[in-house]
Order: sequence, then C-alpha cells, then structure tokens
Amino acid sequence: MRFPQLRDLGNAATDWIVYGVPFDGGTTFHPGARFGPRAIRDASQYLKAASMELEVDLSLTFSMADGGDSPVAPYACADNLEVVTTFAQGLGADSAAHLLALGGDHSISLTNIRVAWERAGRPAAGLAALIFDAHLDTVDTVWGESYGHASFLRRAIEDGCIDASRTAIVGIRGSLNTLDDLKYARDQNITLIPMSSFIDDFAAGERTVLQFRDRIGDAPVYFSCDVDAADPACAPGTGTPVCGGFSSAQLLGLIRRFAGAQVVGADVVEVCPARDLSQNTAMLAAQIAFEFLCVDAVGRRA
Ligand SMILES: [Mn+2]
Repeated sequence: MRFPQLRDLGNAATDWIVYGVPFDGGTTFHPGARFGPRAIRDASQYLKAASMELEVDLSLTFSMADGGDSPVAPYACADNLEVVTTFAQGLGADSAAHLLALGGDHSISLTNIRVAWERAGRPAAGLAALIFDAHLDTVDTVWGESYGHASFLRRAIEDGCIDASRTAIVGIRGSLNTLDDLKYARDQNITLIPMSSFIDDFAAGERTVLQFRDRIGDAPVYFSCDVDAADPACAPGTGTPVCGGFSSAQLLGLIRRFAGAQVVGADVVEVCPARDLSQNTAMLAAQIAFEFLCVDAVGRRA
C-alpha cells in the first residue's frame, strides 16, 4: 500500500504498523510461507486507502507505517517466538501502535498476539479473538513440537493472552489430526463456526458470526486470518489447502461485518508464493489486511 517505512519516520508515533515475519519452520505440509511478506507487499501496491464498502479512508484516519521484516530463527519454533517478540515489542515510538503481522506460517501469530495483549494493557481475561481458518490450530504437539503452526491458538489460550470464551474460529472444515483437537476447542468454550454452517444457507452461518460480534461488542479484539479459510480455488498459494472453503467475496464480506470493532492487533498468514502462480492468494491476503484496518478505522472515525 506504499506506506512509508517506519525507519524513515524515525520510529515516529503511529496508529498501525505492518511488519513481516518470514518464518515457516512451523509448517507441517508444503513449506514456503517465509516468502509471504514480500508477496503480500507486492500485491498490496494496487490497494488504495479508501474503502468503497465501509466508507472510510485509512490515510485520513490513521498514521501507518511498514516496520520491515522481523529477524527469525529459521530452525527453531520456540526460539523464533522469542526473536520475533523482541522485534515486535520494539516497533513504534511507544507501545500505542497496533501491530499487523504478515506471515509466515500461523505459528507467528502467537508472538503478535502476545505483544498485542501487552500493548492492550495485559487484560487479565485475555483478548477476544476472531480467527478465520480451515483448521482449529488447537493441537497440543505435532512431532514433539509445541509451537508449530497447528498449536498457536492453544498456546495463546494457555498463556492467558486470548480469552477462549470470547474467541470464534470461522471456516473450519475437513480432516482433523485427532478428535482431541475438537474436544479441546469445545472444552475451552471456543465458538466454532464451521464451514458446514454456511453451505446450505449462507445467511444462517452469517447470523452465527453476527451473534459472536454482538457478544464481544467493543471489547479489544485480535483478528487472525489464515488464508486457507478461503477455498483453494481463490487461495491456492498456501501450505495446507482444504477444499470447500469461502469465496474471496464471502470472506471479505464477513470481515466487513465487524466494522467498528476495536481491533488491537491482527495478522494474515500462510501465503505460500511458490504455490501461488496467479498471485491470487497474495492479492487476497493484502485485501484482508486492508479490511482489518478499515474495520478498526470505522470505530475510530466517530
Ligand atoms: Mn492456521
């Protein structure tokens, strides 16, 4: 979106800082999401600042900057969390700036959630969360790894940064690692809005989403979008694609339904450019990031 670079602003005060996390060491299937940030930036060049649907102009509402890419620890998920957390904590002149992370695989969300929670004043209950994903990401461990891309949500809940009872996962479908993942999500009282609830009657699924929106109200909320929430026809460039997902229009429309929400941090993850020959996935990811910012801008415009 041709934001200025944060370093050129002398690390000035900003409302939102976008930064990349070129890490895919948490991937369980096709690797390559480490190249996601540059692909999303490239695709974002055509995005302008004003939203047709939400009638808000980001350039008039926010001061925004690109914070560059975080250093990473490519061979170690737990080490990577620490490296990225330190980088993210240092972004911006003060801790008022909200952070939007571009992945990278979904493991990187844990760092951005942690820093968003800190910047929101460490609320004891944790942040509310809206997550779009084909997968639950509530796996305890995979191949002995507790910090891979299938476990970020479970770790964020354990850390107290996310309030499971005010968390929704939208678009879940297909095969699970084990039924334990589902049991954990249900036991934690996460609001599960599976793809199946939209198939026969999209409006019925959307009503469930709106009920969740009304329940979180104006509480600080974290947004995360794994691009595999979209169908592989719209977002082929991702590491763990699952058939039967949202169209781009459906996904963007659901995000816009949260217009006015108090978004305190966000990420868009799992763009794998090597499998994205059309660049459709990177384009969609850039648009999702734009919509996240517009949703927050509507609330601050007033
Ligand atoms: Mn995911």
